[in-house]
Amino acid sequence: TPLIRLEDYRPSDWLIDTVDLDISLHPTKTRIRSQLGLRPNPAGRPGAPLVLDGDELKLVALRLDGLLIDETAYSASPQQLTLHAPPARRFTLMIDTEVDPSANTKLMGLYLSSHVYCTQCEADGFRRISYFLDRPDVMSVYTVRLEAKKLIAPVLLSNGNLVAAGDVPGGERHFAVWHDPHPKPAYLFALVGGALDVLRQTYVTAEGRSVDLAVYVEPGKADRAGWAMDCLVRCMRWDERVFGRNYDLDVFNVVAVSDFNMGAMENKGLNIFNDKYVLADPLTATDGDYASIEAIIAHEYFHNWTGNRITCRDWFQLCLKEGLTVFRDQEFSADERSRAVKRIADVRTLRTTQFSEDAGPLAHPVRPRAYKEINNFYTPTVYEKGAEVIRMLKLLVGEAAFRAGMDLYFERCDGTAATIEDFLACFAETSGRDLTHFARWYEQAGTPTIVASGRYDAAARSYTLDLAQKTAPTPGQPEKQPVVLPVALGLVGRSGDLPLATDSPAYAGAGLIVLDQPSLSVTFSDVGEPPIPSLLRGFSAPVRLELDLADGDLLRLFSSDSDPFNRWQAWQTVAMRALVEAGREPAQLEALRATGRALAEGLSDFLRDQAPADPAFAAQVLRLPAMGDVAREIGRDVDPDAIQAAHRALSTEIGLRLGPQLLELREKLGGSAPYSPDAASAGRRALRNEALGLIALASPQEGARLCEAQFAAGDNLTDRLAALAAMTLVPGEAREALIARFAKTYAAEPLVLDKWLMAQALIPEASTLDRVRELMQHPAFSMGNPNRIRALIGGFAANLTQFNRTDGTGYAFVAEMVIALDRTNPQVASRLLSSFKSWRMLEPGRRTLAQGRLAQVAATPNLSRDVADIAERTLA
Ligand code: HT7
Ligand code: ZN
Repeated sequence: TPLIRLEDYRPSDWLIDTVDLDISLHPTKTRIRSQLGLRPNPAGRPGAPLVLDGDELKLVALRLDGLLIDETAYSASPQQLTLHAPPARRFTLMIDTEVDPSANTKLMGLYLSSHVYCTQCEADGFRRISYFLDRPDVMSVYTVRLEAKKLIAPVLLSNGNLVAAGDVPGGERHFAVWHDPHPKPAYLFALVGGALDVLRQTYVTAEGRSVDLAVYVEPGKADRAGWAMDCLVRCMRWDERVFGRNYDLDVFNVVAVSDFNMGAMENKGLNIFNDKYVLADPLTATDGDYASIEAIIAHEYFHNWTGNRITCRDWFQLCLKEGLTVFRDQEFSADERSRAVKRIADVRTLRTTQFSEDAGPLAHPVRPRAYKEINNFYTPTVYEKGAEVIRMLKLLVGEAAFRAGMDLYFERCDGTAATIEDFLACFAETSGRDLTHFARWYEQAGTPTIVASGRYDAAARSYTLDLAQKTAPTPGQPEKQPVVLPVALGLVGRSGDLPLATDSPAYAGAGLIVLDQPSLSVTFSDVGEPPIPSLLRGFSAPVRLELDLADGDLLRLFSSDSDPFNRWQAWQTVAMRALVEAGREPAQLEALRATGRALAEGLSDFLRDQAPADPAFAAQVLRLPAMGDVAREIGRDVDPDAIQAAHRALSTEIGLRLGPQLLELREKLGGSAPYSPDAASAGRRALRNEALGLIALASPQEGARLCEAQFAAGDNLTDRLAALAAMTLVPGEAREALIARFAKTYAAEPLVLDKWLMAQALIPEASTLDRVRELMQHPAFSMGNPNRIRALIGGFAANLTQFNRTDGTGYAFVAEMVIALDRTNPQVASRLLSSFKSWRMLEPGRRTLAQGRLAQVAATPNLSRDVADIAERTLA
């Protein structure tokens, strides 16, 4: 497979101004007539052939300016359609293709999802519908006529505004014509045809445009679309207020489908969603689901400006739209909920998904320089680290220059396919800064480590902070350069933050040091007492921090830092240290219990004095660092069983010590009010349920009783699922009974059963693999649906101890699934294969076994490009 390189970019030789599609939907024989208005690109090579992309296509007919073309003038294969010597002027090309949506198991291009016709064109799915210049810098105005059987597809949707609709003579079929006035790349094209119910609402933009909003869902489920609609209205208002962005069409449609490779897709005016991220009611969605729906509805909507109005010049610039749009959706959620808790949750995700990617063989820069398969680069690095880069940019240039830079970007780049350079130039201009060095964040992979230490000089009343940065080598980047690191900080004294006075040029004021060299020192004067440094407040840069603070100092930060993120972080650091020690050296388990007792004392005061006022924050404190994060801190020769044992021992000890207090807290937080998804109510449930988990570990019988009662009384899925999850950690009949009861209660709810599948796949016991194999036979499971696969098989691959079984059967199972799945859905298969990404840090026995299975996958004949690429890179 060829390697596609950023440095090889050149503009298209041809442009397509208009696309007129006439699509006659049929489950096995859909006819597509595409009329392209072409012209030579002044920036391209004169006289170049016209080479259109295809993928598994069948050409039916071809006409140039209405006339059939001589067969020698073109060549066509499923992969390509080439006009050898096209006229050097404007002309139209009419291309007829035929596709079989029912056979499209890759879910890219046009496919059927539970009898609903739908499309997924990003990144390169349009070429599975018709031959095209399928690259994001070719932008066209689309007019789309759809035709289908009325009974099968009473709803016919495409991008833009509806301009005509009616019956086709004969009475059985009907049509709809959609026109999208905004030029767009083919990856934003979409259509939907099916029998769907709809929830509608009218929205009037700040500019006064009336917009018909609609959320389309499976028949009978419109009463679960209300939350998505509510989120949509709120995020539209927010984008007007915070970024000055108004919506720009007369309709905005959201459609939920049940078979979808990712979360959702921002097609212009017609967002298509995995139904998991649309449907919600208290009995079938958790608080986490409500929050994800809010974030993803906002994310896709925000793409209308950051992605659609301004798109990417090429796929190397993917973070231009994704990192920025994640940043925007994170800010929206932070404004709608608790900013501190949102930041903590986002950093947890960043660490478990992105830091682990950066630490392994799949590490790549936020803007990769080369790829074989672009679908493998929709990664936490491009998305989440990409968002962190924007957050740092904002911190460095300041609020005002950031907003002015965004305004300039929207004004200057509107209607274009832009690059990271175009984007950064706007902020360089509004801030007057040279951002050349900052741009290294886009080029250099790996998570930097800041090594920090502080010295107090009582005689001089000064405090000196020494900061250094280093980044370990990543694949293809053996040497690392220093990056620009905004380090937000405070010096915490006995009664709060001390004033910061220094003449160091690295100090930017307002509690911000900019570390842009390998190392530097900053001396603060007039420091009247030895302070505790609180570094990286708000997690001001996506880095690891090595700062050797005594546990006592960390506990003081935990109780009194003015920065809530660092209060949480201080506690996590104390817990992490204990987990790392015991995870490295299982003999330390006793010592860990002693630490657990000490930690419980610190927690006790917190739970009594502070938790009731901010339960959502307290829930984050009670949750220990993720086991994968512990593994990465240990870094080499990792023994997952030891980490699991340490994690469990620490939780159990805390549960034992705090048992009565946790029960009391649960009582105090109450559970009787009718369900409401708001952040405050969700926070109370989160804390009650964290407490439940600890109680269940410490006193299994009491836990079982509480879980059963909570399940029975629950008027919401959050509490019921928390009861199930807590119970899965306690082997025995009560657990199996609750598992059976859950399945019975939700037998008709596939999305809820996904959570049931996953809860079982995550059980850290040797019998889990057999259980998972058995569940594959359960009627709730299907190899054809990505959500089911991610729940059961993806859940198992995320089960630290069982995926990493010492006998290698966990690896064998996942490899077997990857190979099987690759024949039908390579995208889902390659994501599953990425579960192997941390194999090199394992102890030698497991490492060898994992490597063997990866090699087996790599050696399988006829692998997709997706899986072959991940297998190769993971092994390299
Ligand atoms: N921009 C969307 C990416 C996406 C996607 C990519 C590859 C294959 C299938 C896909 N479905 C959606 C989603 C987003 O970031 O908003
Ligand atoms: Zn996105």
